[in-house]
Amino acid sequence: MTSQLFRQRRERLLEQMPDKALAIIPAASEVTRSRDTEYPFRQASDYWYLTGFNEPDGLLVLVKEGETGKSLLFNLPKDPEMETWTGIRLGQEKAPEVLGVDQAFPLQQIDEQLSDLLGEASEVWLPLDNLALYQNYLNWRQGVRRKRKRSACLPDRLVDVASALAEMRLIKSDEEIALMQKAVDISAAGHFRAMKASRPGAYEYQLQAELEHEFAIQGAAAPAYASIVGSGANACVLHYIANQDALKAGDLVLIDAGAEYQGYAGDITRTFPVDGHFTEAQKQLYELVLKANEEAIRQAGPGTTLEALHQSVLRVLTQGLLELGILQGELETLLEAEAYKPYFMHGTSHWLGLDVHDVGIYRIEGSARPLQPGMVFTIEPGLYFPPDCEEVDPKWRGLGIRIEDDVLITKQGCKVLSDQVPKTVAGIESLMRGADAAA
Ligand SMILES: [Mn+2]
Repeated sequence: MTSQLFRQRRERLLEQMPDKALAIIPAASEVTRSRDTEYPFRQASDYWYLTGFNEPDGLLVLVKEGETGKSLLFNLPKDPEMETWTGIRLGQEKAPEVLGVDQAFPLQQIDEQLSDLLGEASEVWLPLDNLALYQNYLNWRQGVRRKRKRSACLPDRLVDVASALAEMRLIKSDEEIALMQKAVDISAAGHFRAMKASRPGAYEYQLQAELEHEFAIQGAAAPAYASIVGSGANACVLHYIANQDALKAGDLVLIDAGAEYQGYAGDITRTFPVDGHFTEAQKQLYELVLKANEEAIRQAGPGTTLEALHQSVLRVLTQGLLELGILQGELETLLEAEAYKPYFMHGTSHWLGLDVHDVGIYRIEGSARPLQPGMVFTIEPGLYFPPDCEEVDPKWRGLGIRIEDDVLITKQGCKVLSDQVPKTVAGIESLMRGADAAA
């Protein structure tokens, strides 16, 4: 993406701010893994969204001036000795040209500059959940008082800049949709590869390695979240990431994994038989979850809500559990009593974007939010019967199934970004036999 796109986003945020308001958006910092090694660096999503700049420890400050405003960047200074170890830093001189910001200052000037800026500000837009930044903000306020004494005039209103950015991030632009499709395509290729590599005796971590190999080969910086590879009853642990057990013939394996591409997350779940053949019981349960997934996708479009999709999933699953004899009673009564809940305990959807559980509020003034073109989210019904759930027939115990797709709302309806990964019983069995995936 070009610096022009990031500049437009900063301008759209500035448009929402009143005259002389100040917005402060911090970069992420390196995080220690152990002793003197760090986790791979991941930029803060909001900072990335507004700058496209991947160095740690910066601060973006937007200053509204009349109808327009300016972007100031505080970033790491050039340091040839450090750069020998950790890589080239952009520095201040080139930042305006490369990032399109109006001015850049070395990090060590933050305290002085922010106190000056605060002394002129009408109100301040901060991410309100960031305690460390708030502590700095208090210090900058003290700085204003120290400098200006009784003539100090401090802003008396804080606004949550993260909420404003969440609204912007919730609706994806065409450029973002292209990046998300790429993230999902890479995720899909990883799932293909893992499915093809599945065989009794392989270990869950080996399927994880197949997935993540494909992510890396295709240029994804990292998995978007810890890959879940759960075979047998491990599939009943929703966020199982130990991935340490051997795959057994006759078991299912559930893989919930996605690649991160240029900051955007894919998030796909498929459940398939270790040896490529569903048993009759597995097939019955699998096709019920698939029916719920497909019904929610059929209903997804502008104007409907994630809550409505969730309700349709609950209806399909409960009806199916009745037909399989797992639940007994009358459909409406069972829905009312949430009888499905021991076996389907999570939501159907979450927003997807720069974060796998992306930002954006789900309800507006107490009502479910209508879906709009440009929103991207998951549809991921599941059914889980842990080995100790004695109230069900033994043939269901130890089965965990989830089918998750990534869905974009369009003007006409929706587009399933992840529909290249097979999910019908026939499609999965054929892929695993090595036949053409489209067959
Ligand atoms: Mn998900």
